[in-house]
Amino acid sequence: MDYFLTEEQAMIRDLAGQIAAEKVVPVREELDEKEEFPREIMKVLAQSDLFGLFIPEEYGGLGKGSFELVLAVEELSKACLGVSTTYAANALGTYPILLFGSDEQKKKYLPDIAAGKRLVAFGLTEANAGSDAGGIQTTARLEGSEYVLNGTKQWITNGGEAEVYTVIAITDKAKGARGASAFIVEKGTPGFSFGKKEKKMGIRASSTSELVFEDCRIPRENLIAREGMGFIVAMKTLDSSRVGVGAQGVGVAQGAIDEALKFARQRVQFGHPIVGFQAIQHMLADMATETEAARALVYAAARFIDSGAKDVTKASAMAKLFATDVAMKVTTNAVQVMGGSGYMREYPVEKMMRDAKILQIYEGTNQIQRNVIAQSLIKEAAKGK
Ligand code: COS
Repeated sequence: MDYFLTEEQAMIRDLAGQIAAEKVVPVREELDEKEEFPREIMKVLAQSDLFGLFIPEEYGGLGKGSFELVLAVEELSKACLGVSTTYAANALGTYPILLFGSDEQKKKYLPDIAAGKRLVAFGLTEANAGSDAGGIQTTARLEGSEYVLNGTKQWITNGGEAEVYTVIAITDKAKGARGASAFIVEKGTPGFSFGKKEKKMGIRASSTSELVFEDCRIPRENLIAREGMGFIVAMKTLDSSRVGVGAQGVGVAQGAIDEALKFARQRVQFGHPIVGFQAIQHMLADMATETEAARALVYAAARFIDSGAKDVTKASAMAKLFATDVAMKVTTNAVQVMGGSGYMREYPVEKMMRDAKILQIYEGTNQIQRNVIAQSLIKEAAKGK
């Protein structure tokens, strides 16, 4: 379908698509097998200015928005979700600075992020605070001109690889979620180390590790916004980034359809290519229809965010929920269309199916997205919208 992209948007999509086809597809299997971080690919994305897409021009970026970021994420996700997760998590980690940072913080960090010189990670989740993000226990205590951080963050994408971390910690225990604050912590700060690197079912090219803070002292000016704003910073960050997870779903679903269709046209059974059988045709038709519906919703949500709308919580959650449930279904059915071959590592769809699972889990499980959407509906009804 034609989504009436501008010439520039089509260029961004094509550039990301070209990098995906030429640089990602040839190495994705090896990166997955070796659980190897895609450093060289990140360099190519940096050289192509793709890290600067969503960063304002005054801070060295291209001044585009969520929509352009979504286009790039979708293309990379067609090839490898491990690679696109690394790229998209950089945006997730940057949003606290972009949305709530001071001009000084933006000037200090955004130009290097836009140039792809410094990778970013977002540190919210802890062992006892996953869906219940308000239950974090990492603390930040103000001592003179410094905050002292203590605690451990878990399952942090880009952990260990990123240079800059946006971290949510409690500054006032008595206030619960309202006592959380957001901070910038740089790699190499004494008292900041990395715990174990996780071994995962999928997205194995991406790095996931613990962040450990032991009397880690950071300058007071690394506080983002004000004390007590941390939970709002985290929620608004997720409002902006969840649509990107939806784009990952659209991309991996499309990648799986392309593989299944190619296979079905070549595979002969009962004397005919299996694509001629109605059972296969109906599966492919449903996969393509659902993926197109997901794409339309993700694009609409991204354009809604770019319109400057104040409350994008519901739109972003809907895009993430729908597109990632579609991704799981479509990648599973791509394996089914390809039968025994689909199950073998020789073909890319088994990896796509393994990779797709995380999309229903990270940046808020799809059960949490349903809670978020329902809360928005109830609030809107109460306001008589
Ligand atoms: N934008 C602005 N404010 C928001 C908000 C949003 N999207 N979501 C919540 N808030 C505000 C609420 O309005 C409330 O403010 P008041 O205290 O002034 O009323 C406050 O934040 C607390 O909100 P709520 O009571 O809804 O918080 P809960 O603890 O019940 O949890 C959920 C809310 C479940 C939605 C939240 O914890 C969540 O998103 N969990 C998933 C976390 C996640 O995505 N983790 C992945 C880690 S990053 S990969």
